[in-house]
Amino acid sequence: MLRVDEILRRDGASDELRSVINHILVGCKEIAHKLSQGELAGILGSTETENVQGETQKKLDVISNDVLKHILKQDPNVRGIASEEEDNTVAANDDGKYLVTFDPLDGSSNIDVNLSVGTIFSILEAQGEGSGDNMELFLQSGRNQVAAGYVLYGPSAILVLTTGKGVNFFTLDRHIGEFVLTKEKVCIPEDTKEFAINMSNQRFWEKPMQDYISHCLQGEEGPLGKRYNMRWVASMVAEVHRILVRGGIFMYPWDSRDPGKAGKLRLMYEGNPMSFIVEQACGRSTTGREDIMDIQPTEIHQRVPVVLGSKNEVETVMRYHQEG
Ligand code: AHM
Ligand code: MG
Repeated sequence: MLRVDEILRRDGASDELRSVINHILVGCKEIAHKLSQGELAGILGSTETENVQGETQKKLDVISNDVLKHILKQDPNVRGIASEEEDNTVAANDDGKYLVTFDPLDGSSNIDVNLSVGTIFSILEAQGEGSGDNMELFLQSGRNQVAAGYVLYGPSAILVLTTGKGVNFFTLDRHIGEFVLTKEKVCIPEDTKEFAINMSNQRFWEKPMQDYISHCLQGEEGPLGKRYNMRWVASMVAEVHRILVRGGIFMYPWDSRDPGKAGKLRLMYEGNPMSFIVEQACGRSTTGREDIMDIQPTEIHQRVPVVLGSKNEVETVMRYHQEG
């Protein structure tokens, strides 16, 4: 039985990086426990507040954010944090080497209906000096990530982690309180016949995306020549996990509605970590026109169109954008 820390050591992760990842996982175990309590702990439902993006916060969004923030601030290796649920970046320890960005509870519209949600995180090295509340420190492209992962809180809690040496799955063994290795060197099948997109937004998409989806819907008779299946969990972590397990393509494309013209998802704590994971697992990730991890961020909460998953299918969508 191999634990996360043993795999990190084997893969040559530094003591400092292992410490940061282990602290994140302590937080995720606490979140997993709170989620499993659900209604019993009185933590379902919404708060009276909105986050910086104008979204109503669920009680568990706020609780999960506080759990991770509190734990990460105690790690001397963490310079600062940025979270979907924090307006600004937050300073931790001035001598810390690492910056952590996270979405503490992604897919939180699923909480009250007892469906899958997840925590997404990304770790960057702080370049140069400066307090961790300095947003400029965080504005690095996804190529600079030294680690990324998510924990999917489903029937079991599963950690998916990369430090740039492939992608491994770990399942939370609740008896010993540890994530243990359950699948190594995951590789997404190159081809797929399964897509995931919120079809109700169709009229807001650009023409290349409209064309691609309408061709998927035409099945064997259409130009793509395949009969497609569709899935939409409305939880990106669950969606990406399905793709890692059996292939598929996930899209949250450019969207003409204000204010979210770049779609719904955020670059620094959704697009980048998921792209790092998918690329490390033989997949591909793009906005339709450029690799997500090549984007130079300009602000911490910026949004990004996301197309990721099985390599050949993602490249098909890229061709629609080149031609459209
Ligand atoms: P959140 O971070 O506020 O939970 O929003 C992100 C989630 C993703 O997990 C999911 O892919 C998407 O929102 C679902 O959006 P929709 O409400 O359009 O189905
Ligand atoms: Mg999210």
